[in-house]
Amino acid sequence: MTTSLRAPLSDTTGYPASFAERYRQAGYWTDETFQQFLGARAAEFEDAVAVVGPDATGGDTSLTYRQLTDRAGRLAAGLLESGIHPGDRVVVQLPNIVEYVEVVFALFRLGALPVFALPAHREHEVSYFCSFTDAAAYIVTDRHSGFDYRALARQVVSSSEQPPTVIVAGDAQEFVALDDLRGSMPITVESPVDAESVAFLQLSGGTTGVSKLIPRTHADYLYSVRESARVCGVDEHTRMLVVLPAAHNFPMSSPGILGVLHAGGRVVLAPDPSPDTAFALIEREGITMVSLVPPLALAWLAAAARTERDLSSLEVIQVGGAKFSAEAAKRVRPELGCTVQQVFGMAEGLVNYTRLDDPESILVSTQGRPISPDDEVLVVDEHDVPVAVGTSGHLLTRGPYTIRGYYRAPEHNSTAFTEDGFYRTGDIVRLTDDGYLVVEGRAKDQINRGGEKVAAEEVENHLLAHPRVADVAVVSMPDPYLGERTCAFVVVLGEQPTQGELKKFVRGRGLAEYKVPDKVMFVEHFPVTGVGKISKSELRRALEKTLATP
Ligand code: OOB
Repeated sequence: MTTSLRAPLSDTTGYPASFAERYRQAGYWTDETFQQFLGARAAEFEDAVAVVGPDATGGDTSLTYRQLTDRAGRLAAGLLESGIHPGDRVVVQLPNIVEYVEVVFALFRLGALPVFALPAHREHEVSYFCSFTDAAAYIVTDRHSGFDYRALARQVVSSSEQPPTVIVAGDAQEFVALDDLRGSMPITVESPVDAESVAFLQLSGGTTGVSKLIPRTHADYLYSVRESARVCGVDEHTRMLVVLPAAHNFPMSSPGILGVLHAGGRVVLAPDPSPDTAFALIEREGITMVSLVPPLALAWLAAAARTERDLSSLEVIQVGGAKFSAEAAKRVRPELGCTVQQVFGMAEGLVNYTRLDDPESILVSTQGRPISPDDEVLVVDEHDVPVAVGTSGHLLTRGPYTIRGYYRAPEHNSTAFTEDGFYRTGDIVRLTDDGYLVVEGRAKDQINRGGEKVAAEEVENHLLAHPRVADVAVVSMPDPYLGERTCAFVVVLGEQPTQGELKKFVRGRGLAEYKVPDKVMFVEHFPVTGVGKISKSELRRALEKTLATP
């Protein structure tokens, strides 16, 4: 086998040997890898349907476990032939189409590492992912939701020093067509990957100028997938509808696509998350489970009252990514006829679930409890001193599937993790007497736009590049639908630009649309704290007052 031109991923995963040993001994970390995952499932579940959904041509596709495994194996052979090697990083930016599942498993089979971009990402983000990971390839679809990803790929290629090979599902134009890559024979794997090596890179919500990349290993991630599936009662009868972007950690593994495929269930990909599309699919496919962010759950609740679709197959609606209010959670059973399950997770690791048989009071008013007995959860004050149970504080965590450091970010890691390896989540929580977590707020400089995370600093940096922006502070503002939206407070230099100009400017810098500020407020100067830092809490208060005045 020829070797890659790209340097191998050099970072170790940072789990100290004593912890790794403990996690192996406890049976959390096993030899199972994503490379063998699908082959093993196909041997067990054979002709059961694994995935149903739209494909890149707009058609409807349904693949059994055997067919999916065969296609992924043949695609792996073609990817290798086209110059992608074991250990190479490949940026995957695909919508919810069956090729997404095929591509991810082809890369696993080959031993290449997917880097999971979201469909909303644009040139700025994708170019960064490609260059930072030294990606050998970038895989997209031709068009989706009115956006041409080939045009984006052209921009990425033209700005790269070492451009990735662009592979396109659908009409490839000048690029490599995914359809041409499937060989006639599945790949023969010569060297199996190590279960404790990095399997892929996920993106963090981010609090700094650029998204951090999260290295997840086969062993740690598979443990969280298996346990999530068990906690959520997933088995071969599960039919999961995937309406959130498939590459996000929630629909991917909590228990998500991977959890359902591991258990032999069926994954149904929805082309869009609207109640109209989703309810039709629930009826047609007999969907039992779905994961939603709070704004979607609210939209579904509103639509349920007037739908004629039969939603009676639904057993569980999971809600997570942002805080779901108890008032809304209470409405799920009476109005949608199923159990609500709150999910408080993070791409860095720790996942909490309410259990399906928890009393209603826990289901609606907590964000669940961790999946592993070895998830260490600390709630501390500003000095890292644990607070009394029931008091809110900063959530720190360490455990068998929580990372010990971001990929190639030593400086950031020294503050994002404690000396003894706890991840500082940036979330403010309190623990109940029975060990459930209630999310009370956030200390990190991030805006949670209905589950989509916006790092204030990233948007601030882009606004500062505008010649008439002297200073800027991006903060959250309350929003009845998304929970929060972004507001940029701007001090101008000379003539004041319009709100629209500034938004256009940010968009023009190639940023995902959800990061473009929802509102811009012009101010003379910023309120400051005792040490002279911009007081974002005071800005938020001022904003709330402005919004409250009619
Ligand atoms: C999920 O993952 P990320 O990486 O996009 O974001 C993690 C952050 C958490 O630190 C917290 O700030 C917030 O999102 N969050 C919640 C929440 N679930 C996530 N805040 C309040 N209530 C919740 N239920 O968002 C994610 C990953 C796996 C499963 C579910 C969500």
